[in-house]
Amino acid sequence: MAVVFAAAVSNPAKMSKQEQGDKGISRRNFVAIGAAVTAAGSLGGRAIAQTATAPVLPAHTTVPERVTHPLDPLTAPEIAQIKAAMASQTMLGPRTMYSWVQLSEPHKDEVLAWKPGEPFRREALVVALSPENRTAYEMIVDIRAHKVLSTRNLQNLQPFLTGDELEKAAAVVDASPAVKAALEKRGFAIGGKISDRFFIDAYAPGKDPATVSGGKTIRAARVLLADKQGGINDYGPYVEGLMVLVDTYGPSILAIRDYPGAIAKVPVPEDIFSRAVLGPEKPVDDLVIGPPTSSRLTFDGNHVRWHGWDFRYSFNQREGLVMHQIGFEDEGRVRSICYRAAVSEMLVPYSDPAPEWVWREFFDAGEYGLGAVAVSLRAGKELPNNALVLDAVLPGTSLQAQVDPSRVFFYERENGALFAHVQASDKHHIYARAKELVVGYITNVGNYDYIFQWVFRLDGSFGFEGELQGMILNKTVWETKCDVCEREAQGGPGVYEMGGEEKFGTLVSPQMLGVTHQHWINLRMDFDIDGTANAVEEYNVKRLPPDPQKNAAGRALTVTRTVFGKAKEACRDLDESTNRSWVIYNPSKRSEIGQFAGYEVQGIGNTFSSIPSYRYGDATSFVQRHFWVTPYDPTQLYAAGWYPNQYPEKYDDDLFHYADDRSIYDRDVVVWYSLGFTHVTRPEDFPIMPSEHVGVNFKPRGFFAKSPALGYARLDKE
Ligand SMILES: [Cu+2]
Repeated sequence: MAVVFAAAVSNPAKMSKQEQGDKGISRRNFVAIGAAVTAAGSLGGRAIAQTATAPVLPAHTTVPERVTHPLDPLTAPEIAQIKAAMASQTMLGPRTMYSWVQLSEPHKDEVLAWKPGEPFRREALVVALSPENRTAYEMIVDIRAHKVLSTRNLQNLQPFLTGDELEKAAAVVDASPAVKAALEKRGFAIGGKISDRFFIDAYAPGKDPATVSGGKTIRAARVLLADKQGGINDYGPYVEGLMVLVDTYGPSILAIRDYPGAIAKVPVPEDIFSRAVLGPEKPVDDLVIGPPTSSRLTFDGNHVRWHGWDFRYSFNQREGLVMHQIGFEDEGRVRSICYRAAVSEMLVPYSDPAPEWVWREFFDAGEYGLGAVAVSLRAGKELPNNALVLDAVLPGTSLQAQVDPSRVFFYERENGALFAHVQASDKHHIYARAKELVVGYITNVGNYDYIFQWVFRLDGSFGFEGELQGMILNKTVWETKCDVCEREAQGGPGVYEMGGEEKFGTLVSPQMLGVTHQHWINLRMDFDIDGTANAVEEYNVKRLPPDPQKNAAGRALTVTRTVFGKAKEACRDLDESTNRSWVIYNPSKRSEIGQFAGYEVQGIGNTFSSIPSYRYGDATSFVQRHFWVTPYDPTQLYAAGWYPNQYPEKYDDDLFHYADDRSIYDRDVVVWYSLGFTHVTRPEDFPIMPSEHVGVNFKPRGFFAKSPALGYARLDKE
């Protein structure tokens, strides 16, 4: 949630194009990755010998500089062209910061009509912050013409915070005598600078009256302080109750909020970089995870193929990894499944209503940019040793092209049996192992790290997985022992409520309360099953009433199928009591047996929304329903809209407002899936939590005449 002042913002791993030298700009067409890569581990900058049987990717893993497809992400030369176009924008002064720059994708009709070799449009979205004018501008730029096509003053809307702004906000706090005095009043001894002892942790501000003046939103950051207690880990015990609101355009302090709060009187064992805290290192053998990533994975620029799967990918500041034009090769042609899929927004609401916690509803994509705060991952370390890790090019705050190394990973893994059957009578065997392709990235939103990955399978199904990692956000409290546990120990069987300082969290260490919270991830998935005209139906399984003749055992099940007409009818929740699922299908594409070609959305666990129904209609609404369907609209890309950071009172750019009266039957539809996890923290989540897994599956239902998995079956006889 928080964005790190020094470590994450000024990423030491970031290298300029110049620093990268000639480390590969072009990439050969349709290169494949072979066993040699696996053995070598990380590909970083080393030449890898090719073999005749298993051609490998060249040493360079950066994105190509040449654009060959309308959905290719911005290249370094294009970013330079965009910067040149900014010269004509006289409203942008020398202090301008570029918050958000990415490809403005051409309209879907244009992309679908485009054929290789034909010309195509290249436009960019540019969101520039002007400290001089105290406003932000959203521009569309014709990249090749170096021309700004349109400009909009964003007025009260605030784009996500840049690393520079968070850094400046922290610097202002570091230099503040008033903040120093507030710390000293709490008994902290500060010899030199505040930052000598404390981690200065800058966040998007959330709601606070100091950030609004005369109806105008003041672009702001909220700064907290954590006592590092002499350790390496930034996330030591927070100075509870002390918060500083900073005007990032100043930069200057807007307000200091100073509520009473506990102070850690004991050394807190939070330093995850200390062996003294972690305990002695335990031996573990290298785990060989699955087969080497094989030559079945091929790349042509950003176009990827693997075992029938066919898709493109890109990487941008807002969403991180975007999957484009996911299709599957069936009987010699690629059939479309999903035009575009990405994490559209996140929401991490904390449950503690105390004034120093109540503002914490973090929109991680709209406040920080999931791609902007992504970090590098390494094969053989955070990733399995067979992973291929590719770089991304993103614009920096000054609109300089930066190579962000090792952002997107690809690896194959084994996931149990695809089939296994032995015929007992004559020992005939049919079998296959389930191989999967995993494509993802990691975003580092302060204390939390999220691995988001798409998983493609041999049976034509695919899925999305989130791995929640990192450190829980702790509240410093006075209690050193679990109070409700003591009451239970005294009282025995009965019902107990959490109380006192532990009402909204779990005591995970003396004076450390892991505050209860939720993580919500919204996926926007523009399904195009065999074309754009699709429909959506809901499946509910129900038990029929017992009947001596018609339902003698009482467990007869039947399925009710509800075809949605309008978007507002399709805002739905999972329901385990009816095994609820949803199918996106093409009403005009039916198989020989009459089945519609479709893909089914199957939840793998989910949770209820902690945001109550009276708030249905504000920017957080997307977490109030698990499943949504809207008609395709190229401007509706993010579940909480384009600018949820400091969203103003009257804000209607969000999924609640997108899901209106419009038809979603036999139309180009977009599915939005909200995936939640309620985190009642455990002592074992401290000081660093073992990964939590969440996900959703998309399975062909009637899409194939028969499962594409069948061809992978192997047959033999004992
Ligand atoms: Cu959590």
